[in-house]
Amino acid sequence: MSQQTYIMLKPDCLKRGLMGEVISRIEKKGYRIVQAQLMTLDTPIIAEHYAHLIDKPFYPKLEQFMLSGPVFGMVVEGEEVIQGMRAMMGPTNVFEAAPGTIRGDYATDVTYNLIHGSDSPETAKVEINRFFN
Ligand code: DAT
Ligand code: MG
Repeated sequence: MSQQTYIMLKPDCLKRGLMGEVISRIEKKGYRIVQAQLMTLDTPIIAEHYAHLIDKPFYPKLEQFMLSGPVFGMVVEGEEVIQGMRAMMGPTNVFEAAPGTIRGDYATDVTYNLIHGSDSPETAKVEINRFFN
């Protein structure tokens, strides 16, 4: 089934010049980028986006990181793209991320893990609305 997902290239991805690399993987897979925007997040939108983590001890570090530079948000479309993008990203814990995944190939720290992707159809809808209105 064709779906849309919200993908966000995080500040470390932009700072390290890896945007092209990651976008190239998305394109080569066969997914379509149907909306895109470079943006700088503020504290409230980060709190909304990471509401499920706000009580975690690592939240302040995560917030600082997400404030540290612009991000590149995209709506990506394709067959089963939500699960497909999660698979291409690799797991949250970069130490478990296999080579060949984006996090497995380019990240060595759980905080600085390059990319966000919606984790379910419900989340995708909410996140696309949040960042593209
Ligand atoms: P994902 O980004 O894989 O969907 P998530 O939604 O659980 O993972 O967490 C959002 C971000 O928060 C994640 O990309 C990095 C950070 N994070 C999650 N768990 C963490 C942990 N145990 N220590 C440090 N940062 C963490
Ligand atoms: Mg998540």
